[in-house]
Parts: sequence; structure tokens; C-alpha cells
Amino acid sequence: MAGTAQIGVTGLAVMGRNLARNFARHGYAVAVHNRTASRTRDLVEQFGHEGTFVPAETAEEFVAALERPRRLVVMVKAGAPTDAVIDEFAPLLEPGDMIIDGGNAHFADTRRREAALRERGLHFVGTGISGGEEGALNGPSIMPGGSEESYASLGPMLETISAKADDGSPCCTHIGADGAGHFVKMVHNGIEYADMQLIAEAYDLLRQGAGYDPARIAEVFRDWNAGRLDSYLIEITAEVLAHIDAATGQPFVDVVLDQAEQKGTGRWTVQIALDLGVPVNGIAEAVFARSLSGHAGQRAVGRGLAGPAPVALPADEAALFADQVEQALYASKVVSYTQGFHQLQAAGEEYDWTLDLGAIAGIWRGGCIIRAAFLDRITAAYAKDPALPSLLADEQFAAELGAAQNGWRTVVATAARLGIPAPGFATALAYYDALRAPRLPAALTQGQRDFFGAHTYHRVDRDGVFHTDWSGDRAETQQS
Ligand code: NBP
Repeated sequence: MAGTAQIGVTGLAVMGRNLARNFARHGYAVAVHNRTASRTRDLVEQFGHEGTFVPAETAEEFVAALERPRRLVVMVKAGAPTDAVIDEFAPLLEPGDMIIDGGNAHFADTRRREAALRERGLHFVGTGISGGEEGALNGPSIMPGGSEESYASLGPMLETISAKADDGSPCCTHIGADGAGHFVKMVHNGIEYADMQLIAEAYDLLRQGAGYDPARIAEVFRDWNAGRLDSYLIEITAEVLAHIDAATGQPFVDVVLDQAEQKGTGRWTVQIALDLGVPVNGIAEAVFARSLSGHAGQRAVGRGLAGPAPVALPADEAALFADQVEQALYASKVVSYTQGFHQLQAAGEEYDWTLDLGAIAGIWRGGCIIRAAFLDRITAAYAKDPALPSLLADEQFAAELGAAQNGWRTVVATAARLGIPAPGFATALAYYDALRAPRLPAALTQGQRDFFGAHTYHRVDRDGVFHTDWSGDRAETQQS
């Protein structure tokens, strides 16, 4: 006999517990279950008053507590634990039931799991959830993949518990079939890496280039947050920079070890971009910058290498420089989003997903780490032209980057002159200039490839595939 709980959550660590509470607070009856039953009891004891929870100790009890078709959310550690939970529950489910994986799964695993469960008549809904534990409780950005049919049943509930953008729309939309939701969440995280790296570079340039102290830089970030850079990450940057370490009385940022860590989704974004042949230079530089920061041994031996010791600009130039850093930050941010959306476009073609890129930008406006006023502009650009080949093809973005580019160039040049590493700003500018270039040196690369490997080339003046006899008389022959 089917039960009455509209949704169930298994895996009640920080994310699952908060997600279950979010459902309950919105009036849904929620079955709750965890491998270690004490977590289930704790949840009901501490938060039972927030709504209707149906605790279950065993998998059978949990499944029996759910109304049909069953909606079973899995919030366990990604990887083998997710497979173990699916293997445990799938035999207890009936055709039409849904397993929703809200963990940080790799999209290829999601595609594999979806195909296997579809064979058994079950829906598998790989769902990206962004916003950390706070988002899970109060409204995350939710990126569900899977079938249209599953979204028809599940979507309204997810939309109800999701964050809401400033215009009131839910930060949740059906992304596309099988692994599309987890893919989009992964690219979201890659963009987040790039955003964070660019902000870190802006801070470093203001500190070493403009000669500002952290408190002053916090003010600069507060000002920027009132303009086109208005975003959660800029807002928290100001807070972190203004924070004073209680133990030493020093700026907090000066007492933290300068070695950034990563969990892996940024790395996946870059690995998959390489497979898809999409240049996501900004995201890659962000992943590499974190990685470089962590190689303490390499840094120790490199510290004595020749180069300028950064000397701050004269005070009268510093204010202008700070404005130019804002321009470089904004322009580089637009470039990282351009690259991330290119990756989504390419993945849509590769995996046969119909991705609504404007809607994806729309659901990142609330709940998640990269939430920003600027995302409205991306939605508007795709609304104007759903087939927009690149964000830089949008007139407004192109005009803004055109207006920012002089300042951006000055910042990259100043960083190089002062010896301050700014890989994110520099790679974004190189990408922009490469796209603008009427001709690229790739022609020479093709010539070299033909020389050493007979890899052939195309010509600009006629169709066909050509090869030059480099070891003989250098005559050209048409291959096809
Ligand atoms: P964890 O990723 O720390 O996972 C702990 C949960 O997994 C516990 O409920 C644990 O049960 C369960 N579990 C494990 Br481990 N192995 C299991 C197995 N073989 N069978 C059944 N259950 C098993 O929890 P979390 O930090 O709440 O994250 C949950 C998911 O959400 C992860 O995939 C994570 O990547 C993703 N996520 C996290 C965040 C975040 O900010 N933390 C944000 C977005 C997404 P036990 O209690 O019996 O040990």
C-alpha cells in the first residue's frame, strides 16, 4: 500500500536535512531516512515542529511511506555511495517512480544511471543544487535533468522550495534530458571558479598596484557592488576583506594561508571542455591558479626568481587605476560567462539536449553562489536572439567590452610591468583579441603540421585539401 508523503529524502547530512526541512516548511509531507538511523531521529527531534516528517528506519518503510508515483531524493556522498543507495532502493520501486539525485554527481554517471533505471521503467532525475547548506534550507538554485514526464510531477515542488529571483520567478527550470542538470551545475561551478579568481586578482592589483589596504579595498568592493558588478561574490568579498582577525588584530586576509583548495567540479568543467574542444581559458586559469597556489615546494624555489618587486602606483594614479581594475574585472567576467555558455551550447549539440541558455542564466539569479544582477542581461540577450552564437555577439555586451577594453589593457600591462600575476585578466583579454583578430597565426601552425606530419591544410582562395611536398620540390598537390 502506498503512503502519503509527497516526497522522501534519504541522506540526512547537512544538505539532505536542510532540503527535507525546506520541503516540510513549504507544507509537503516528507518521508526521511538515513543509513545511520540516529540522524533521522535527530532531525525529527530538533525540527519536527517545522512540518510533517515521516521518519523511516528501513528502506522498505521509507518506500512504503511515499505516495505514488514515488519521489525519492537521494542526498548522499557522490560516487559509489550514490550507486549503493540506488541499488538498495530501485528494486523496491515501481514503474513511474522517480529517484532524484541531488548530489554533486559527474554528469556521465548520471547519464549511465538514467539509462539503467529507464530500462526498469523508473525515472532518474540528476539534479544540480547550488547554494550550500543555507540555500538547501532557504531556497537553492535547482537544475533538474531527466524526462519531461518526471518534471511534470516533480517540477512544481522543486520550484516551490527554490530561491526566487528579484522578479519573483523560481530559480528552477527543467534543464534537459538525462545528465543535463548535473552538466549545467558543473559549468555553474566552473564559472564560479573563474569569478572568484578574477575577484582575487582585482584585490591583488588594488593591494599591490594601487597600494590600498584591505579595509580600503573592502570599500571599493562595496562601491562596485552598487554598480554593474552587483553580486553575492562581490558582496562577501567586501565582508571578508573588512574582517579583522581577533587573535592578531591583523586583517583576516593576511593571516589565512594563501593556498586555495578545490573539490573538483571546476576541474571537471575544464576536462570536459577539452573533450568538447571548447576554449574555457578563464575557468582553466582559475583551476590552475588554485593548483599553483597549493604547490608550496615549487613556490618556495621560485620565490628568488628575477623580476620587479611590486611598487604601488603614485596616489594620484591609484584612483584611476582602481576604475580600470573595475573595467578589467567586468570585461573578464563577461568573457568567462561567454566561455561557459559556449560550453553549454556545445554540450547541447553533443548530447542532444535542448538547453534554454536564457532560462539557465535566469535560474542562477537567486540561491546560488554566482547570483548576480548581471545575469538578467544574459537572459535578455538570449531572449532577443535565442540562437545567439556567443554572448560577445550581443550588441550591448560588445559595446560594454568596447568601452572597457582600454582600461582592461592598461591593467594587464600594468600587472605585467609590476610583476603581479593576473592570469585570469590576461587570458580573458587574449581570448577577446583572438576573437577580434582578422587573421590568427593558426595559419602558420597548419603549415608546420603539414611540414612535419603531412597533415594537409585548406587555402583561403579555393576549396579543397592541400599538401606541400616539403622534403622535395615544395610543389603543392590537391588531396581532395
Ligand atoms: P556528504 O557528502 O557528507 O554525505 C554524507 C551522507 O551520505 C550521509 O547521509 C551518509 O550516511 C551518506 N552515505 C555515505 Br557517506 N555512504 C553511504 C552509503 N554507502 N549508503 C547510504 N548512505 C551513505 O553530505 P552533504 O555534505 O550533505 O552532501 C550531500 C550531497 O550534496 C553530496 O553529493 C554533495 O556533493 C552535494 N552537495 C553538497 C553541498 C554542500 O554545500 N555541502 C552543496 C551542493 C551539493 P551516514 O549518516 O549513515 O554516514
